[in-house]
Amino acid sequence: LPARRRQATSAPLHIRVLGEKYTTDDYTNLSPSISSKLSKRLHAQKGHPISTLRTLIENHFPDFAHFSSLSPIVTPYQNFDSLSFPADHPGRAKTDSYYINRNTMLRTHTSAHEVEVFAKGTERWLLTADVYRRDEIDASHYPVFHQMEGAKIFGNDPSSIEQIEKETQRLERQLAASNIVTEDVQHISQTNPAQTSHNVRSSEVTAKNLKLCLNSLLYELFADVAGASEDDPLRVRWIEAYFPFTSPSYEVEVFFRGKWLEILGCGVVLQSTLDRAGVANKMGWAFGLGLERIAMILFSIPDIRLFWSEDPRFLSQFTHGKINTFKPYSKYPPSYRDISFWKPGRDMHDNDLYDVVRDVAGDLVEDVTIIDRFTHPKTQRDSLTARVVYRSFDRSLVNEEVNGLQDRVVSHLKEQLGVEIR
Ligand code: FA5
Ligand code: MG
Repeated sequence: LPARRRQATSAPLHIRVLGEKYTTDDYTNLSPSISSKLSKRLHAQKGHPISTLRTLIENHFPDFAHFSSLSPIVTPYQNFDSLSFPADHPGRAKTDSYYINRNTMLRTHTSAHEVEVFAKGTERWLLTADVYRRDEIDASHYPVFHQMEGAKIFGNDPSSIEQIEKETQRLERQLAASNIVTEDVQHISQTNPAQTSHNVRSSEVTAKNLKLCLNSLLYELFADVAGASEDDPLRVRWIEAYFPFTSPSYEVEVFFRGKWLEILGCGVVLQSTLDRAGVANKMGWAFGLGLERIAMILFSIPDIRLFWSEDPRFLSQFTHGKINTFKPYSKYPPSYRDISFWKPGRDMHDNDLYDVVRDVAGDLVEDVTIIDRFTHPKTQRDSLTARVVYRSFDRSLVNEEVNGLQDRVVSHLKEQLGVEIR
């Protein structure tokens, strides 16, 4: 059964995405509400907080090339294989990613473009893009978000490595004067090893350069909002991580309003990526950061849906290149609706439910929480109860409208997924 059961009568054999025609197959799960986001390009809308944040980061790396117009439509080879993802990696599943067909998908991360950008011969670059993942629905998750990828590669010969060491020392001196406290982690460890093709010292030099480049970026972005002062410095924490395409790998968190927030993933680029790009004599680092996560903090934006608002009460609050505090306009009351059903079979995924709700309600849905699940002891059928919160940013929703939305959710669940309402 396909992730979203295509109706024999209405399933189109072709779909049009960004003006191109594609053949559909059993992998096709791109929904209309996602398709409608493909041309928005918030990172290119001057004045939009996502675009301002991109500009601030680009300005922090003055000698890096910029890319921001690569197509979101990629092959699974670009998104996964070119980065050495194993064949059975869960990210490849159609429950987690949006596919146009088996051979064509929406990128799930900006790393999908690493090989093609390195292959241009670009040694220092930043790439900003919209990325797509099938995910839950709440104030901090949205199936489309924006990432910025940054990378720096250099010769792996002794004199190039020495150059990088000098650059690192300069950064270290600059940062020593800042009110930043970093919880570091070993550059390399048994569980976070250097690659076999790298000598350990070069790998350490690369990791240290990465850490200082990112600490200095985070200091520039966060020092003001986090109120970094001598008795209350900006706190940044480095932790060991795993990505199929870097080793060693790290995640970076920033302490903000009493919580550690994951900001980015990074590491020393896997040599096979650089080999594929035709730059086997180089080594270096890459990072990928989530722009919404950072923008929500810097601009005090409380809900990730707001980035997609075309309401002047949202957009008019921002000026390109400036960080300011968003003033929420009045919140309208929420409407709650519960829905209980028997699942059609074990292979219906929660993400199938979320996509149906998004397709019907668009940005009028604020949250979907699964409040109960059980398996019938005799029939072994799975039951699920979900609570849907409807709320508009722009107006009060009347009962009839919410009922209409809920009715359509119910009929889509029945028709497209084959659930049985309880
Ligand atoms: C990646 O996407 C890797 N490509 C990052 C990377 C690049 C690692 C280069 C190494 C080298 P991850 O899935 O953790 O990793 O996402 C990276 C960042 O994107 C996260 O730290 C977070 O800031 C942001 N992010 C991830 N998922 C979401 C989401 N659903 N909504 C908003 N932001 C998200
Ligand atoms: Mg992660």
